[in-house]
Amino acid sequence: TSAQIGVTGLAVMGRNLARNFARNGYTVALHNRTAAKTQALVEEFGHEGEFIATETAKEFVAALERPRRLVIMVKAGEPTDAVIKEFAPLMEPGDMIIDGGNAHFADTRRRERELREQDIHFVGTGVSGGEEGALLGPSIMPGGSQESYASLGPMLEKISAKAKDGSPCVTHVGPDGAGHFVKMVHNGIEYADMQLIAEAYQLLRDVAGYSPAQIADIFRTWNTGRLDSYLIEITAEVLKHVDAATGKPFVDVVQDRAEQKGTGRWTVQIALDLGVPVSGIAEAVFARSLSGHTELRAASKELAGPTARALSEAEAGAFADQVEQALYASKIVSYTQGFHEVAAGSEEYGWDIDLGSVAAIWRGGCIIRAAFLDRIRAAYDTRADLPSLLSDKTFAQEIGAAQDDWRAVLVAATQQGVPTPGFSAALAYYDALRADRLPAALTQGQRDFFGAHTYRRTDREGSFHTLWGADRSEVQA
Ligand code: NBP
Repeated sequence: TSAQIGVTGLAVMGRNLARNFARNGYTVALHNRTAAKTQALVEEFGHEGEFIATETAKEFVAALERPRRLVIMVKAGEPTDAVIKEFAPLMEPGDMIIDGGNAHFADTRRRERELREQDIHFVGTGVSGGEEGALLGPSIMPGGSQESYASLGPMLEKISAKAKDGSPCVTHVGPDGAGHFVKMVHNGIEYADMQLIAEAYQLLRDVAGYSPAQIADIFRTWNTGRLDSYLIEITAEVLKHVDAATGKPFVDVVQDRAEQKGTGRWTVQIALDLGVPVSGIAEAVFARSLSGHTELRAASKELAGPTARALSEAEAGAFADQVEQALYASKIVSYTQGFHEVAAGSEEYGWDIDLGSVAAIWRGGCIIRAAFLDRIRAAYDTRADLPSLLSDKTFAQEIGAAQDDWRAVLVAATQQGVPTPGFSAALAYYDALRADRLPAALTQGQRDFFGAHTYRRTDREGSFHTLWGADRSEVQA
């Protein structure tokens, strides 16, 4: 017998993905650098389906039916190149290497190019949903050739998460690095979502005076409405959790230094290169960095702040409703920014990504799964070339209806000294897009003054320069 698919790299993700394939009726060849892990998988889960355990690269490749489908699930970076180097020489034209790790899309583009010379399809594939998603159904974002998707798609559709309407959370995102690019932006949006939720929590605690358990209840209520999402759901779980050792709320015994693995940072770095303003995502990445500067924070403890004002119970309740509005409005903005980055990447690299499909495959399986994504899909279904989510009528109306409360929350945050970089950046973006005139005109004047960088006029074509150091007359540049 031969295997329809092989998985090499059997740490938590690879092992669960392999089991997912087997549970869906596929014969799965297994391989891992350290062979003991392969054995352990078969011993523990062999009863779940058909596995072919292999030890050497040669055995592994030989176990696969042709064209071969070989999934790499190793630590992203050099290990991925090492594994490709090991397996590619053993493969044949038409075979597929699927990289399910969190690769940088530029690496994926390079690998795809290199393997194409050998007529091997390299399919950089974003996989989201963590350990549990890999086993029970992740959201899957494959790039690579159309031809590879024809062969691989049906299998991925089977093992993927399903949205509420039953459709699989996988689509052929686009060629070469498109899948990993979209996975990167997914993670950037995830950072922004988490930061916004964290700010909402902090406001409910420090301004409204609620306890973590009370805030858990508030989030649970929000989760029955338009904010219905995995992240809101788990936030309520984390907030109601009590530390067994101390009896204190779990959030009060955890060090307040957020860590990161890099995909959020990449989203911002690439956005800078593409010139896409993803200020909400950037603030989320910076907020994590800032939290980690413990020396800096300790040295700043004496800085003056406002005197806290306690809210009455009624005021607190009303404030909580306003925070829900602010959170929802800010969330619309971070998705607007994220989808702008996907559109810009698609344009830059010629990927022709369907934004509605991206929203659709994020509806289930992944960390940012949310009812909200159905609405984003609907917006792009109505108009595929929507310049911005904010130009969709429904979102524009909703954010317009939320803006008074959004502003009120930021006034309270500012007056009470609660940092809200995510909410604030989102509102600034919204107001900047709305603005009739931006002070960028003044910036252009300054640039022309010190660097003769020239400017364009509102009333005439062409570039102009003012002779600032002389008689300040204007010349055509
Ligand atoms: P890790 O990222 O911890 O990688 C461990 C695996 O890589 C093991 O199988 C290990 O083999 C193998 N490996 C390493 Br390390 N260096 C190797 C090399 N030079 N040659 C061959 N194999 C090598 O595993 P993970 O957490 O399961 O994640 C796998 C991939 O999935 C990563 O790219 C990750 O970013 C991505 N991802 C993870 C999650 C998540 O929630 N964890 C979610 C989505 C995507 P060994 O057993 O011999 O040491």
